[in-house]
Amino acid sequence: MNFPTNVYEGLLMTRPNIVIIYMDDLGYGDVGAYGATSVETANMDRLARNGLRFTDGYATSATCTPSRYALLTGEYPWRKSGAEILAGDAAMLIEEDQMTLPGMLAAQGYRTGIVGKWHLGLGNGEIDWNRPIQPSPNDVGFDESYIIAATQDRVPTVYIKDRSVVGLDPEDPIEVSYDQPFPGEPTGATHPELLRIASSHGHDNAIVNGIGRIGFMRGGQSARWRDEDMAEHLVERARDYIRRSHGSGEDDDPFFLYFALHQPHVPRTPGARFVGATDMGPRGDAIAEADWCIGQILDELTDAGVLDDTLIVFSSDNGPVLDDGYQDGAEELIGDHRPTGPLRGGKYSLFDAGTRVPFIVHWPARVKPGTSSALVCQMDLLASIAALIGAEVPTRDSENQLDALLGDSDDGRDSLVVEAIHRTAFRRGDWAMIPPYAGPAWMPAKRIETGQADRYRLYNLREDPHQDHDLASAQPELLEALIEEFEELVRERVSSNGGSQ
Ligand code: NG6
Ligand code: CA
Repeated sequence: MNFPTNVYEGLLMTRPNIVIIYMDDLGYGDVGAYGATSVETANMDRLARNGLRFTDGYATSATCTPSRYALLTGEYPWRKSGAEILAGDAAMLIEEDQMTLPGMLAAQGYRTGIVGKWHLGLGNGEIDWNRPIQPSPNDVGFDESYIIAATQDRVPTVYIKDRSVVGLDPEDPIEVSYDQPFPGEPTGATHPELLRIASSHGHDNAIVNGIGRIGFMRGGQSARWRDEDMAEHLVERARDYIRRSHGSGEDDDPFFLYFALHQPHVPRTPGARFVGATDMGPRGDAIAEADWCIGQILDELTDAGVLDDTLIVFSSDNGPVLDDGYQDGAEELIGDHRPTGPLRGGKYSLFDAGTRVPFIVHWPARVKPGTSSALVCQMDLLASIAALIGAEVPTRDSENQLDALLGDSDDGRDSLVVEAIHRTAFRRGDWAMIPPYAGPAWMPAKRIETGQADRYRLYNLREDPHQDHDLASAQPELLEALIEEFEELVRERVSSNGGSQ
C-alpha cells in the first residue's frame, strides 16, 4: 500500500499485473486447447497458444467452496472446518487475520479486486442484507469487490458491491432463509408451473426469473439480477476495474483481478446472442459465452497496453457435470463432446476429472509458450506469486512452484491430496490412490461417479488416464508406501485458524 516506489525500481518486471480467470465447473475436455471440438473457445485457446498449458494442473477439490478457499488462502480445505459447498447466507469462511493471496498482494502495494462468484460466505452468520455486510471480500484482502454471494442457483440473487446489495430499494427490503419458505411466496415445489427451466434435482425453493433456486427469498425486487445479463454485467465490472486500476495509482501500482465467472455452472442462462452458439444447448452455449467474456478481458488489457506484462492464470474450480439439478438438455445434447476429456469422473468425484482442470499461465513478457506436464495446484499460487514479487509468507500447504508455473522447470509438486465432498485421495508422481470410504456416497447429481468404493484403488494416470485398471493388488508395496505417505499428510486436519473437523 504505502511502499516507496524506489524499493521496486528496477524490479518492476517482477511485479506484473495479475489476473486470475476462474471458471465454474469447466471440465478438462471443455476447452479447444485440451481437445474440445464441439464448442469454440478461441480466447481460451489463445491463452494456451501464447502461454504455458498444463496437462496436470489441479484444483484442490471437486466442488466450489473448498477449491476457492485453497486458491485464496493457500491452505488445504480439508484442514478447515466448514469448507464445503456453502449456502448463500453462510458466514465468512476465511478469517479476517488469515493470510490470503489478495491480502499478501495488497500488503505489497497491489490494488486488489474481485469480480464474480464468491461462495466463501459473508458476514458472521446472521446477515441483514439491507445493511452493510461485514465481513465481505473487502475484509480478507480485496480493496474492492463486486460479487454474487454464492452460486447462480442460490439466493440471494443479487449483486453485492463492497458491502452493499446493488440497486436495493429500502422500501422493499430483502429477506433470505435457508430454513423455510416465506408465507405467500410461490416456490418451485408448490408452483412448478411457474418454472421455465424444470428442476431435475432440488432447486425447488424460491422462484426468481422463472428459475427455481436453492433457498428462500422475498423482497429486493429492484436488486434482482437478470440471469441472461449476468455475463455482460460482470464483464463490464471487470473491464471497469482494469480501466480504473491500470496506471491510475499515484505510484503506478500493479493490480490484481480475481475474475470468477459463473459459467458453465447451473442454471445455464447464456445471453440471447449465444443461444445456439453450439449444438449442445445451454451448457455448450454458456461455455461459448464465457469464452467471449475472456476475450473482453484480453481486449481491455490490450487497450491498456499491459497484456504482455500481465500474468494471467486461467483455470476452473472443479470438474464438469452435465445434469446438476436442472433439465437443460446437457446430457441429451452432449453428442461427441467429452467434458472430462480422457479422464474419469467429474464434479464431486475422487476420480481425476473431479479436480484435474484446464490450467494455463499466460505472461508473454516472461513465459515461453508451450505445454508442461508438471504437477501444479491452484493452492500453490499464493506461495509462488509471493516468491515472484519477493514477499515472505509463511505457508504450510501452498508450495512455491514458481519455476514450474513459469516454465523454467518441468518438475512440479511431488504429491497432492485432492478432496471431494469431505473425502480425500492422493496423487504422487503418475500414481493416483483412492482410499476406501464407508457408507453411501452423497449423490448430488445424476450419473456421477463419486469414486466411492470399499477398497483401496491404485491407478497409473500416465498409462491409464481413464483409471480403468486398478493396480492395487498388482502393486502392493507401492500401494502401502502411498497409503503411509498420504495418511501422514492428512493426519493434521485442524485448521491453522483453530477450526477442527
Ligand atoms: C449442489 C447443487 C448443485 C450445485 C452444487 C454447488 C442440488 C441438487 N445440487 O448442492 O446444483 O449448486 O451444489 O456447486 O441442489 S459448486 O460448483 O458451487 O460447488
Ligand atoms: Ca464449481
